[in-house]
Amino acid sequence: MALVHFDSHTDTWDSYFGAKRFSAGTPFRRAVEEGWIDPAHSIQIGMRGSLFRPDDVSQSEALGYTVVTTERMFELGWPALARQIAARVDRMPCYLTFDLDFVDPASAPGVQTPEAGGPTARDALALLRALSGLSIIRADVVETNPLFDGPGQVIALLAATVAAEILAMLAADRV
Ligand SMILES: [Mn+2]
Repeated sequence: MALVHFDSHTDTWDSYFGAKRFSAGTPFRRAVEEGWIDPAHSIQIGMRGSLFRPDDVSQSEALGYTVVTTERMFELGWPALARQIAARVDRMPCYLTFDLDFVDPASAPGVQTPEAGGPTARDALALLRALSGLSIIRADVVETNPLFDGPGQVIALLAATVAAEILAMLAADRV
């Protein structure tokens, strides 16, 4: 599968704060090692801010992923970025994963590891709607933590809206 990964973190560490090889910080290294993901057709979008180590981005690139930082994402704009994503996937079956900390904490307060300076909820939904030509076969929406949410269940609303957009993309691909 190709991986299209929206997140402010690469989640490609070998281990995460110690010995754990299987944790929230390691799945996209393990998935390459185990042959689930073809990194040559995969792209990670939104990395930024308080990265944990100097090689947080380069370790993903060393695995073969394309990494689009938040800074680069805003330079490109949504139509160009959507074209880059489609070109990278190149019609392969695609796993789309959306970590809600991709979005700025002002729009997505209820996450475990917020990173300032991300896209608004509106930006993120516009980017999803700009995507086309992806054959999504699996998808998930992760990093919803109501314990850290602001008033009004903001993160639940955003998570449900992102999930609905992805379901609409799945449905549109089948028409
Ligand atoms: Mn994350």
